[in-house]
Amino acid sequence: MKVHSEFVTSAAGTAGFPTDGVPELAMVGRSNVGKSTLINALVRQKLARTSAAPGKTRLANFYRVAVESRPAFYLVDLPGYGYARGGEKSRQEFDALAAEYFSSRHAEEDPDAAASGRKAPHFCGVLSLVDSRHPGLDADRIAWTWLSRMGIERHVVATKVDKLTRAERHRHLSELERLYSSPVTPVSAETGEGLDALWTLIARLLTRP
Ligand SMILES: Nc1nc2c(ncn2[C@@H]2O[C@H](COP(=O)(O)OP(=O)(O)OP(=O)(O)O)[C@@H](O)[C@H]2O)c(=O)[nH]1
Ligand SMILES: [Mg+2]
Repeated sequence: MKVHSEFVTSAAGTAGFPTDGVPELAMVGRSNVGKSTLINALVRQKLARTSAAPGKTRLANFYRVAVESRPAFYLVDLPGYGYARGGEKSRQEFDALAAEYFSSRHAEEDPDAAASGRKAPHFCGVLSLVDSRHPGLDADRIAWTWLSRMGIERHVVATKVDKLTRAERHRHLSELERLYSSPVTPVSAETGEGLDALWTLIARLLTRP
């Protein structure tokens, strides 16, 4: 499978989001959960900057991705919640960016779009990343509930499964499925486990009516 990918833009708010109507999928999750690393693993290229220290991604980063000759879509790497260098003020800015992103992208229609030549984005949903070592963290459950209330199509992706023992794997994955009442896709950017399943999920989200 040949994947073409490129960085398009970084945005601090609505004004900087692309307006070309390309379908979009967002990655959300706690800081350090592995969002940027997973994007790189999916596209098999070092596109997104990653770091062992949390708080690396501070803006909404848009990556254009196309699989073989299929139409391109944006993978959007949002800043992680639950941590920010710079204390409470930056934390609020991060939450504000995510809220702004979802309210503008998920909005059914943009009344000014036709007049301005902007196209309403085709928002396809969210991959909600949780660290498989720590199921049931408050911050993750709050984010999930918030996305549910907005009526956003969302899926749980459990990251870093390479770090689990066999017993933990069984216990943590069933715990996640129970907590979120939803199927969970286990992945590892380290070993490549689950990436095919994730591509299948992405294709399904992109072709959803
Ligand atoms: N073992 C292992 N480590 C991983 C995996 N995915 C990410 N990591 C490590 O986790 C750390 C954080 O990864 P990032 O991708 O930068 O995390 P992020 O969610 O983008 O973090 P922010 O940008 O701060 O929101 C890095 O040290 C990665 O190498 C994985 O599948 N397995
Ligand atoms: Mg990041």
